Amino acid sequence: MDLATMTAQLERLRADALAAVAAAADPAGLDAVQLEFLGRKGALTEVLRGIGGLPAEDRPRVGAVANDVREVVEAAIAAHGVDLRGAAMAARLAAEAVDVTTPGRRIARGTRHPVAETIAAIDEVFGRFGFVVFEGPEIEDDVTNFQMLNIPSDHPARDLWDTLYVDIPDHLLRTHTSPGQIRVMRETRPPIRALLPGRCFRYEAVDASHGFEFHQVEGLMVDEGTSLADLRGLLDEFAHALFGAGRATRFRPGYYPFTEPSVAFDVGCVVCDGVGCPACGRSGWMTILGAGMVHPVVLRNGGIDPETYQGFAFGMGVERIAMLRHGIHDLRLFMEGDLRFLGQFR
Ligand code: 2NL
Repeated sequence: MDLATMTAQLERLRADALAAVAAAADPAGLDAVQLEFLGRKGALTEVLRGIGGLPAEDRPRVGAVANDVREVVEAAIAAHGVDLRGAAMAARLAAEAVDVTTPGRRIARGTRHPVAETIAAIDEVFGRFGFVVFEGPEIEDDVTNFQMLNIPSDHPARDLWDTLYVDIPDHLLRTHTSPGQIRVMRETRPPIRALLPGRCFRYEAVDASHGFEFHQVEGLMVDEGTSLADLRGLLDEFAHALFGAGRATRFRPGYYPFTEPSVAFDVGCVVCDGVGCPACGRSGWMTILGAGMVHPVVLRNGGIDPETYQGFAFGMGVERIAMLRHGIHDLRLFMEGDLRFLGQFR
């Protein structure tokens, strides 16, 4: 072995290695080239084995050429590796490309239940007059639901057939939101302007106009000198807000054990506008709520002195108001959860 031969071998190795690097199609192929030419058992090591057969003065020169070959090949591997990884990334980006300008899938938004929407509309009107929303429990005791409200034990509402009792002695599902008003009277001081929306329960056979659960909104105002005229003015504002500014209104005498006097509050028929039609029984009027001056006994039960304070109260069935506003004819629709019905109240 002589210097010229070894140098020629190294030159060929460099050319072969550079050709192999250029031909490598992927990073794994490049690793194989690295091993084949520069690895511990690779071609370069093989050639350098012969270095021992050279005269001592030639050895550094062969070493210098060998180092040069190694550096050039390593640089070529590194550069081609960058190219291959760039190409692989470009291919992946092309394959996984997403069009970020494509419109997203629409999220199906729910709608407010017509009962909730009607409660919100009622809250809004009375809120303008300073009424604050309170909520009482759905499970009540007999005393608060009936006795405090001046409802005698032989009153028809207390009949087993009207009231749903629960497994706790003297407890029941509230038949109206009025017991919540009793709680407000006992827990706060006049002046009181309270609004009580909520779910109520009765033991009823279900049909188009009766349900075993329904919603009520009651209002209560207690102050010095509160009168039936204040009630009338307030209810007019309410009727005009919900059923139109020009709507006629009237009070008729009514009866509730917890108010005296008691009234029914009517609006001009929302279907025929007072002319008379099947919807209003040809009377031209529709009753939308009941009301009255709080009975002195009920005020006293609420811890309020009727000599100093007077109050009015009113109560309405939310489903009934919603039916009149939207022309709904069957109460059962409110409880069925049929999206074809519910989706109409956007
Ligand atoms: C109706 C009639 C009404 C009341 C509710 C009430 C509450 C207290 C004292 C006095 Cl604590 N009254 N509430 C008064 C009159 C009528 O509701 O037909 N509701 C659906």
